[in-house]
Amino acid sequence: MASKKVLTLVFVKEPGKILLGMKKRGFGQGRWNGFGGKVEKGETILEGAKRELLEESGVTANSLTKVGLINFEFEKDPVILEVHIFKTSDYNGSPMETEEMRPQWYTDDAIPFDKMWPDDHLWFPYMFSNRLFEAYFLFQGMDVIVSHWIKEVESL
Ligand code: 6U4
Ligand code: NA
Ligand code: NA
Repeated sequence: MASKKVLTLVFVKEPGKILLGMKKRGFGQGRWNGFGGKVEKGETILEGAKRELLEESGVTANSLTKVGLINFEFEKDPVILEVHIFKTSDYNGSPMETEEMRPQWYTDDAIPFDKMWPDDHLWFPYMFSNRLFEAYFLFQGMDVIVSHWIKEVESL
């Protein structure tokens, strides 16, 4: 039976630049990404997103804006990852290194896609142009996308 894990992914955005974190351990280790993780029992997706952002970057989001929703499947793995993606420009605090992440600002024209999950370059353009999207990616291992689709949506 397929089961779902609900996860969050948050990007801190300033005009012309975006905050990424180098994942130091666990799933996605060695890749630049937004901040996020599993939604816990008893919290909403939004609460989980804010908690993980704070835990991993030291930044407190006052509000989050929806960006997209991606379902990830991995061959030979029954678990589907349902990742809720947000961005924020409405936050307090300065990014700091944590046990899990080393934050760094990147300009919008110099995103290190070759050191990120291979799906990111396919949907970042939607985020940067404020187009809400839903997507699906089937992975073979951590590096190969076997199939995928992305579609713009009216709401999430
Ligand atoms: P623990 O071990 O409980 O601290 P937790 O922090 O809850 O883990 P974690 O770090 O495993 O969760 O979360 C994985 C993060 O990686 C989430 O923010 C979603 C993100 N992610 C997973 N697959 C991705 C992919 N293909 N592309 C992408 N982000 C992905 O851009
Ligand atoms: Na995490
Ligand atoms: Na967690």
